[in-house]
Amino acid sequence: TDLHRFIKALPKAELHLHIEGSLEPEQMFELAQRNNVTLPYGSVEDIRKAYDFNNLQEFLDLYYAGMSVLQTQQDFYDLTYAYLKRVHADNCRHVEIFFDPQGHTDRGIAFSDVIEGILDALAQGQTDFGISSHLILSFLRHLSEEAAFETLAQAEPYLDRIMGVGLDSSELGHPPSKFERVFAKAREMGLKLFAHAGEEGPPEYVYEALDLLKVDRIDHGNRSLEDDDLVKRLVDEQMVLTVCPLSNLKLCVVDDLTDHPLKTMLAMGLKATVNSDDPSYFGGYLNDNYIQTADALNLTQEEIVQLVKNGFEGAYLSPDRATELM
Ligand code: ES4
Ligand code: ZN
Repeated sequence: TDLHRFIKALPKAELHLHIEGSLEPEQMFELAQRNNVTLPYGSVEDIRKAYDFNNLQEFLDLYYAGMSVLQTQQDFYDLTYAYLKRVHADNCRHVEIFFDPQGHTDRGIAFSDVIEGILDALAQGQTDFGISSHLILSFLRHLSEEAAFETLAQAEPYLDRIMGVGLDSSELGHPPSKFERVFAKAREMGLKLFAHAGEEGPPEYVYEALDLLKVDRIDHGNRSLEDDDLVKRLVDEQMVLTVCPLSNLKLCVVDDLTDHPLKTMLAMGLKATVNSDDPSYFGGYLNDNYIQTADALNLTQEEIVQLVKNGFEGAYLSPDRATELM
């Protein structure tokens, strides 16, 4: 349709993307062979069939299992380059991507192999596709505060190439307060601060992310809508929410895309953006998220433009890049 063409033609930014969640089944097989890893799947079709989730944890179990094929610096390079090539086709001009170092270092992979593979690919993506990028180190919240501190220490040699820290994995039972001290340290180190909050967790977790972690963006934030005072505050502060519609559908945060709160969020004045989260697992990259949500919610051109604009405004673009893109 015309609206689909309109969406595809717009230059866009992606602010909520887990690079390990862009591992496509075909690449999972290829890397398994290359690294002599045995997968619990017989075929690419078997993998796709397994991606049927009832909640966040069911997804995370397969997400961490899938990571087992990522072993060498070259693997992390190939993974990241494939993502950039794919979103270049979606007319994506700027990305801010999360990586989960603890998902790799806990399997005996060197932190340096993980980050250097990713960073080399990001540099090549700038050269080959003109995509600007930032890297965000995300802590796994089901692990301890001490483990997060150890991971932050491993990042020290790379501080000039890490834009911020994030907080992801199993939300319920692991509130932001658990990581108040490590976020304070990251803040002192000059890093930007992000946290998944209000995906499955209650509005209280969003308050904690704001008040205790002092985050610069909220990842997801859906359940903020249950609390009118919280919505008012997020609007007043123009806090960016990195919303992920197809992720919300696949993880049963919403029952149907027609029930997705994105349009309501915009109407309330919330600074919502559209992102793909874990595109390989959730069935769509950036344009798929825009297009399927636009169709389900009858988004107008003006609403699409607002979402895209929010993406660039919510990004940490260098001054020169902001002049080019905005
Ligand atoms: C994630 Cl969708 C989502 N939520 C929380 N943690 C994650 N890690 C990767 N994807
Ligand atoms: Zn996420």
